Amino acid sequence: MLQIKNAKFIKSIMDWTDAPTPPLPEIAFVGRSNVGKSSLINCLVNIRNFARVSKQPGKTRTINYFAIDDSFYLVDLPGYGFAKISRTEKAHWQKAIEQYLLNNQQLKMLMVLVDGKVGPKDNDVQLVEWLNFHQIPYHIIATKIDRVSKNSRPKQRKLIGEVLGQESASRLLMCSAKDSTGKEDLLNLIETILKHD
Ligand SMILES: Nc1nc2c(ncn2[C@@H]2O[C@H](COP(=O)(O)OP(=O)(O)OP(=O)(O)O)[C@@H](O)[C@H]2O)c(=O)[nH]1
Ligand SMILES: [Mg+2]
Repeated sequence: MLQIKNAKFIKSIMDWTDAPTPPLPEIAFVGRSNVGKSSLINCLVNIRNFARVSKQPGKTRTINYFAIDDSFYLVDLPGYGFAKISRTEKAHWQKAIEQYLLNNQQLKMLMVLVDGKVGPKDNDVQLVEWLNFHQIPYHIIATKIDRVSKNSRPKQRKLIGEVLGQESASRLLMCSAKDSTGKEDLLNLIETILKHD
């Protein structure tokens, strides 16, 4: 399993062309505001409040780079679907994320996080369709799975897979930043992605 020894915050940017140097492979996390992107990054690196977490949605408003053992970057993207921001700001973020996803050659995999209990919303479905259209490699992660009883998880997994049009729901990871469910699987997945790069 991938062992993370050193994690450090590098920088926050708004424009993908300001990506840090040296260029390293990037694994990015995207999803609705409050879905648990920052929490999952904290769980992976084992540092509480490493990537900022908040009860208020819309905490992460920039593209945040974290260097892991000087060999790759974890990238925390701003959440979408947050109602309480101005239209202009929303359009601005959307553009920034789109440009990042379309142009960044260093992006090796996008982790698309959906709430494991709530299930995918319209904007999650739209994102996945957009990623399919642009052939951007992604992996679905159901978050906060501690809030779904163990008995209901297989059914929930199948449902999330179906709504997002995934042929194989078995590839979908179920994670909890709270009790670290799925952490090893996610670390293994990242290791595999980096190896095949
Ligand atoms: N029960 C449970 N709560 C979680 C989990 N992960 C995150 N949360 C809670 O969900 C809220 C949002 O978590 P964040 O990690 O800030 O979510 P985010 O996706 O980074 O949100 P934005 O930065 O606003 O886009 C916080 O109150 C977390 O404590 C989890 O695995 N289980
Ligand atoms: Mg965040």
